Amino acid sequence: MDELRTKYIEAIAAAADEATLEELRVQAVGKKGEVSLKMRELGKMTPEERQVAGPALNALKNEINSALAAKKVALSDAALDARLATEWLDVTLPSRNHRVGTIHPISQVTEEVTAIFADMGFAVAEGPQIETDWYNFDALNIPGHHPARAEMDTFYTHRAEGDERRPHVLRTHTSPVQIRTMEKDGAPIRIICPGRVYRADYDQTHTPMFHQVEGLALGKDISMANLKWVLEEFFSAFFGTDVKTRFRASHFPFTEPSAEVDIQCSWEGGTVKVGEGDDWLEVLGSGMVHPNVLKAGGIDPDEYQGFAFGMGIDRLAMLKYGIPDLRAFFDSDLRWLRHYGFASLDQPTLHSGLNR
Ligand code: 2NM
Repeated sequence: MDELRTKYIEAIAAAADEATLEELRVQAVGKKGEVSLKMRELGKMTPEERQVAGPALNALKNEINSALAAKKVALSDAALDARLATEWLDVTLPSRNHRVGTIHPISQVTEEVTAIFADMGFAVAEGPQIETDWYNFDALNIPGHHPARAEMDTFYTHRAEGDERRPHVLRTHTSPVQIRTMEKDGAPIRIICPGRVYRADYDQTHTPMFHQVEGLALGKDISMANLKWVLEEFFSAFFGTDVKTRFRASHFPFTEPSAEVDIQCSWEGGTVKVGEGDDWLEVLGSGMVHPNVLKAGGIDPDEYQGFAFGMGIDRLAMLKYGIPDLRAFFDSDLRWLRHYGFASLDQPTLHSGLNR
């Protein structure tokens, strides 16, 4: 019995894993284990012998079972210690460097323009970039023979073979959004419509996709004088300095009367500066909304009138932030984006320096 004890207690102490422990358990105290076989021999003993050997064998069996249980706990503790020693993480380390994206100048300027007009009570309206020719042209009093409709300027979609309906167009201005808003909300209206527009034109100063913001204010007594105040207020807030404007008589199908608006600037050393000097820069078209356009939007021109205007966001961005080449806006060149882009948390508000 002492031999058995020594053999198993030492083997259990030396076991390196749970599988070995299980083998030892079967060998010692399993159904056909050495200790169990010894217990079966108890039957052949005299009562006196059995009285000594019985409790001793039981004690040995208990001792081996306890040693097995204790070793099992020790092994799993050791395994946990080993994992804890290798699988640790220093949560106080600084994080890896990662590249942070920037806000595109067009997004930035759109936000700036929106903040300024919002302060004057204008809401933002949006609409589809693929339009029917009714919303893009007819509703805006642009007749079928008008040059703006020519294949050259407008991107037309294709209808399926045999489908005789007129093709959709990529909107050439955001005015369709204003017609849709007139239909949906009725007068009075005070909105701006920023967004992408498309014209088949590509050279130094034109890209086939560009960005516009148009404005519309309709009411019972809205006049050209209100238009002038709103625009001067806008340009001064946008450029951060008093900006004089010059209205020149012009012609658009959707407004009557119509005016092109120049802003005061200087040309020195090949760069423009807005809000100083005695040169002028054309930046905007505007006028009093034509009665036919109001009618197309379901508004009674005998009851309501108002002004509308449109300007290019891309050009505004170039002017304000000194960006020389329009086409670079849409090249997705990361070096350009990092240079001209804005920090994502640097969003414009009227109290973050976007004022006079
Ligand atoms: C311009 C110039 C003048 C304009 C007109 C309208 C509408 F839909 F209300 F009639 N929206 N925008 C407008 C007027 C746009 O862009 C150079």
